[in-house]
Amino acid sequence: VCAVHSDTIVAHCTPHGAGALAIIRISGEQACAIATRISRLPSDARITDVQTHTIHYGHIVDMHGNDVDQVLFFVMHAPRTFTGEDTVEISCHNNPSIIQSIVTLAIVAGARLAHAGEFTRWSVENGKMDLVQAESINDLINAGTQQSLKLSLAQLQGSLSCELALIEKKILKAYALSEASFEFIDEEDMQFGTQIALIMQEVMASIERLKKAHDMRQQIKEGARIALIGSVNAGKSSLFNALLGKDRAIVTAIAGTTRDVIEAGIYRNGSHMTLVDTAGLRATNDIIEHYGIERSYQEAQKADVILLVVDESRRMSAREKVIYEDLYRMYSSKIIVVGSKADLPALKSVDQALITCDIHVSTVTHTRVADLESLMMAKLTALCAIAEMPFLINKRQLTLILSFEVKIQECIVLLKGDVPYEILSYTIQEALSNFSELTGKTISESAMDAIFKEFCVGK
Ligand SMILES: Nc1nc2c(ncn2[C@@H]2O[C@H](COP(=O)(O)OP(=O)(O)OP(=O)(O)O)[C@@H](O)[C@H]2O)c(=O)[nH]1
Ligand SMILES: [Mg+2]
Repeated sequence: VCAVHSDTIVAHCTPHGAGALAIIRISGEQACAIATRISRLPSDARITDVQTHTIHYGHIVDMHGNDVDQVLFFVMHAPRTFTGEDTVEISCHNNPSIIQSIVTLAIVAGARLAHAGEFTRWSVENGKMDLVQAESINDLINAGTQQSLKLSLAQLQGSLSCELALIEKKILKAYALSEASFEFIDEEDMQFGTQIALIMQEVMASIERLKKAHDMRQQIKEGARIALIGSVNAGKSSLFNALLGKDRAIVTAIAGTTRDVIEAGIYRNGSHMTLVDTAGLRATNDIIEHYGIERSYQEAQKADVILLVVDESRRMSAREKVIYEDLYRMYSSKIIVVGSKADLPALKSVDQALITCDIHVSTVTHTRVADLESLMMAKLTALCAIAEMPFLINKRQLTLILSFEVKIQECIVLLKGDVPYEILSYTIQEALSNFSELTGKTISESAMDAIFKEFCVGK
């Protein structure tokens, strides 16, 4: 292995805070030598002499020969390590001053402090993983839901890299065909154009899939947004409180009680969700209420699921009917129509019949609130299933996919006209170079810096 780094880095890798143990990682050419300088093993063994991939009990000692801590050394020689370089991981006791001392001792012994994400960066630079996999490590660390955890792990293991490799292969084939056409320029029946066009269609389909994966990412990572929308006094805040299990929003008989958006997090079936209560929709001259209502509409648009709350104990006005039907038309796929106040006699006016309730709940008798939760989960699962992806796409990746898409579209346009194959080849080449930035094979230094800055020190 040709190690590309001449220095050796050190960092505390585990989180700050309470806990029994911490891990300090030293990686680089001098890792074993540095660990030897700051350690004492039983029967005077030296870390530089022990076999690779073995664990050793011992002590960290300072320059005066005093014990700092009793630790375990995980000794791993290149190339079978995370960074691809010699690595010693020290499992010590989780005390800030012990950690500080060990890191300082390692620095005095010749290491330097790692930058944020530097271990992972080395891993990419040493060809242990590609950039897409490296990014998934950050996602894995920050995953908020079971689902995003699973996807980040799959991605680390290469699910997205595989998909991208397939696309790259196709583009390379298109390029080869385009180049070949120079040589067989007279052979009309080779139909290079048709073959290339077919490949480009396949690539476009893959791009669509990748784009969809980005939409899913937001929802899966940050948890779904569920907004309660409806007329004033419909019982939105009461339902919000009932789903939350506590009295968070103010409930009164006065129409227009809620003036602004109120959010609260709930955690169900391994998923985070954000429940959003909104101001009731009605015509108003009150400027504050007016802005509140505007936000309600914004929330309706932002939400992954809308609970459209209809007060069934009251007759709808013609104006309300228009509002409800408009919302229903616009967002039908993500709406659950909730009939509220089911404990009261229902006034099933003909006007209301255009929208049918999916469920009838009462927050006074607490009837069917649990069933509503199941409906919400089912709706979310259905929405997720539409885009069942083994991977997630982040913003950087999406930006590159979009510029890649532009190039592919250019190719498709070129193929329709009677353009020389040189221009086609050139455009395919451009598409390829766009694409390779995704996996980091030719990525620029500054783009690398930007990616790894998001990491924490120690990763
Ligand atoms: N009987 C009965 N009354 C309810 C129920 N849910 C809410 N209410 C009453 O309906 C009134 C309005 O409830 P809220 O939850 O404040 O309604 P809202 O939709 O948040 O109203 P705004 O914030 O003004 O838009 C209050 O007097 C509640 O006590 C219910 O299930 N049954
Ligand atoms: Mg309210």
